[in-house]
Amino acid sequence: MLFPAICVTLLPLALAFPSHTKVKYDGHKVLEILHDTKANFRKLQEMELKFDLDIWKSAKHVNDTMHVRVPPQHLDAFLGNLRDMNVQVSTLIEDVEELLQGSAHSMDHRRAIFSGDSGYDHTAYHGYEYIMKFLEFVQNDAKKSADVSAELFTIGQSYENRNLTGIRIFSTVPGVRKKIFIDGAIHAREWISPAAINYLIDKLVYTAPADIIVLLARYEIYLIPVLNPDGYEFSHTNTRMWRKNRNPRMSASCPGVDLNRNFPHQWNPAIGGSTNPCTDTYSGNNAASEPETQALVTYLKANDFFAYLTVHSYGQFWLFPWGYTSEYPTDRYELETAANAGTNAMNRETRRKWIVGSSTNALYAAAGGSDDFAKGDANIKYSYTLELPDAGRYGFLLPATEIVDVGNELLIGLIAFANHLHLNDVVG
Ligand code: 0X9
Ligand code: ZN
Repeated sequence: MLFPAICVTLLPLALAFPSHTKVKYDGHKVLEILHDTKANFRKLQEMELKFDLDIWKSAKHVNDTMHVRVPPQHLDAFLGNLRDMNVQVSTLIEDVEELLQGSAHSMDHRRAIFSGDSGYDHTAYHGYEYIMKFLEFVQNDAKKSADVSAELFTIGQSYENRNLTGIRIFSTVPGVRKKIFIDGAIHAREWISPAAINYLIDKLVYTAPADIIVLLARYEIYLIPVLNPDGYEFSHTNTRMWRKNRNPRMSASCPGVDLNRNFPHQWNPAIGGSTNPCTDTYSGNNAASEPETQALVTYLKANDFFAYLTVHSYGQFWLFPWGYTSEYPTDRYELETAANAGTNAMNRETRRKWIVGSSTNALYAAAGGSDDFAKGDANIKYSYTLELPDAGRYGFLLPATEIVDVGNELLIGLIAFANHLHLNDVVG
C-alpha cells in the first residue's frame, strides 16, 4: 500500500518553505586545500573564525586535504594567506547558492513523485515531519505483512522537544536474534544520511529478495533516521549548512553543540573538537551535556546491541574506532574485516570506491563521537561510522537524484557486513 500523498499535500507550504528567512550562499566557494606541514595545518585551523570558514572536511595533521567553504567577503584575504603558506588550492564548488537553486535540492513536496514500495518519495529530501509520518505509516502497514513486523520506539526528546523516534524491523518468525542499531542525521546538514536510512526501511519492509529474508532471519534492525531533528529542521528551513543541534543555553548568539563531539567515551574538546560555542565542532560544556546525546547514551547502554552503525556524509569511509586516539582497538582485525566485507560488496556493485580504516588514521582525530562511545562505554563490539557518498564533488549538497543509488549501496553494504558477521563472529 502507498504512503498516502495526503499528509504531504496538506502540509502548510508557507511554513514548510519560509524561503525569505533562508540564509543565502551567493558567491560562496568550496575549496580543496592540500597542506603539507603541521604548522600549516595549525594556521588553517586558526583561520576558521577569522575568515568565517566552514570546514566541510578537516584533515590529518600533515599531507592531507581539507575542504572549506569560504564566504565571498573573505575570499581574497583567505587566498592571499594560502599563497603565503605555499599550499595547493583547487575549487570544488564554484558557487554554493547556484548549486542549491538546482531542482535536485528542492524539497518542495508538491513535486513529489510517488513511487517505490511504500510510496515514500526517494527522489527528494524530506523534513522531519514527513519522515515521522512515514515511520508511522510503515508501522501500521506492516501489520498486514505475514513476514515482517515494524514497531516504533522513542528514545527521548530533542532540545526543542521533538521525539527521537526510530523503527524496529524484525521477522514475524519467533526467535532470538542479534540486534543491529543504525542512526542518521547526528549532523543536520548531512541529508543523504536519513534519506538512505529511509530507503533501507522501505526495502526491508516492502521487498523480500532472498538476501533480505536471510538478513531478517538472523537480525533485528533498529533504525533512527534523524537523531538531531532540531538541527535537521533548521538546515531545511533556515541555514542549509547547519551541523550542530540548536541548544542556545551555552551561548545565545552561537547556539548549538556538535553532537558528535559530545559523547562520553574519552570526551575531549582538544581532540578535533572545540570549547568555543561559535565553532561548528563545539564539544559542549561537558560530556553528554545534550538531550540528544543523553537519550542515545541511555538507550545503547540499556539494550544489548551487537552492532552499531552511525550514518554520516561524506567521503565514502567505513570507519571503526577509535576517533580519540591513533591507537587501534585490540580487536581491530575483526572490526576491519567485517567493514571490508561491507565495502568490498559495495565497491563490486557500484562505481564508487570506499575506504576502511580507524577514524583517526583514515580521516582525522576527533573525540566524543557516538561510535567511540558505542564501543568504549556501551560495549557494542562492532561499532562504525559510515561516511556516505560522495567523495567531495558535491559534498553535503549531493543531488537528490543520487538517493536511490546511495540507498541501494548502503543496503548492499549492510547485507554483506551482516552476512560476514554471521559466518565469522563466534557469537554472530
Ligand atoms: O567529524 C565527524 O564527526 C565525522 N565526519 S563528518 O564529516 N560527518 O562530520 C567523523 C566521525 C568519526 N568518528 C569519530 N571521530 N569518533
Ligand atoms: Zn557527520
